[in-house]
Amino acid sequence: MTFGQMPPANGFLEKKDFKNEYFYEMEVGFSEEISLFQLNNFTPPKNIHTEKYPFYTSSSKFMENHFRDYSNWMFKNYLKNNSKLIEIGSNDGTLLKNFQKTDIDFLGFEPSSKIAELANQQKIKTINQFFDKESALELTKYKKNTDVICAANVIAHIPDLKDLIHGIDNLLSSTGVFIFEEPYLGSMFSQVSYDQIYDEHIYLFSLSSIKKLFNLFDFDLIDALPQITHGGSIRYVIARKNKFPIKKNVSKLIDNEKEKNLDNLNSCLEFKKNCEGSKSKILNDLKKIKNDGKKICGYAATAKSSTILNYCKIGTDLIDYITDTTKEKIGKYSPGMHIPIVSVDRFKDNPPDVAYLFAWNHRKEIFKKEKNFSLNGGKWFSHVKLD
Ligand code: DWN
Repeated sequence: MTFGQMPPANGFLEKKDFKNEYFYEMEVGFSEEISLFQLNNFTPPKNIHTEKYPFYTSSSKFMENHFRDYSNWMFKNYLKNNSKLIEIGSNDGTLLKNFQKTDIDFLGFEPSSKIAELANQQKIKTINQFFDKESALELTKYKKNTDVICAANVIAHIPDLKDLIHGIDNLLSSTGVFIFEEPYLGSMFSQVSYDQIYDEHIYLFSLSSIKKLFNLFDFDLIDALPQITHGGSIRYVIARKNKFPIKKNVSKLIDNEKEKNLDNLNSCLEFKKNCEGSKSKILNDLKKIKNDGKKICGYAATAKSSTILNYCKIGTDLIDYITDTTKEKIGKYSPGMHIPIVSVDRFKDNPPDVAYLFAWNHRKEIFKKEKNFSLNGGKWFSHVKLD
């Protein structure tokens, strides 16, 4: 399935750069062999995670709380005194900072230099590199004696999963575990939240794909825990083969995936139809609102919004501006459709009639923060159900 020409999802740009903007054909495919939903072509991560990469995990209070709970859970279940812990794609250290007051020997890998620097300034030890087999080999102190390697919303960004798994294999102790969270294919299909697909998300995982993939390298999927983050995610726990019993919920969730055809192409074909239906509905609804003389803005210039805007071809004819809290995005324009990104002050000072909530995954936090918008008659809009 193709979504047409797409710019980099986080490629917020200045007016002077419009003429040189980069586009690629965003097409998805499905490997029936390992049940893996993936992009057929992608931008090399080194072109994305540069010093300009504008996403900070700490931009959401809800996610900060989630990462505090995630770290406590790892502490309780898989870490012990003086354990070694590595986080892949540690961003600004939102998760690792929770280990600062413990005796855990922790280390983060973060390729975006400005973000890694921010973490290091807060004394969260962060290596400014991509995690791969080669960089893992340099960590002699951690070789085969790391208790936990963890990640959140990162593994789907790594094109060479074989290389990643070799890197993990070099570092994990015999009873070490690799724990990671990723947006769930099943949630994307059920909510028709195709905005999870963009250049950075090379894969959308399911238990079926993760189990098959790691089995190829002598690892077991030993546990899987559904999460509410990013509109529905799964926390996967991977261990060396036959080292841990496999928790019952793994087979239960896999059976559920089989029932829903998540392990085969049929669900993808259904999803394709749903995406096309969603596109027509969004455009009809927005045009109707506009024809009624109402003002529409976008709320949160997420990476996800880039897929919606470019797939549905929504520009300033429908949406006046997008408000966002990230200083690197404010004053720039959205990738591809060139909608101005402005600070939240504009939204507060001169609220629109309707706000397209692009950060629908943070709706609880945002509805609370913006309760005056709703109290004054403002309406939220989204392609996913907002309840
Ligand atoms: O995987 C990824 C996820 C974890 O984060 C990355 N590839 C990129 C990024 O995706 P996203 O941009 O879709 O993430 P979020 O967390 O849904 O949205 C973050 C954006 O929303 C930031 O630009 C900040 C903005 N935001 C806002 O303006 N007001 C967020 C909140 C919570 C707010 O209240």
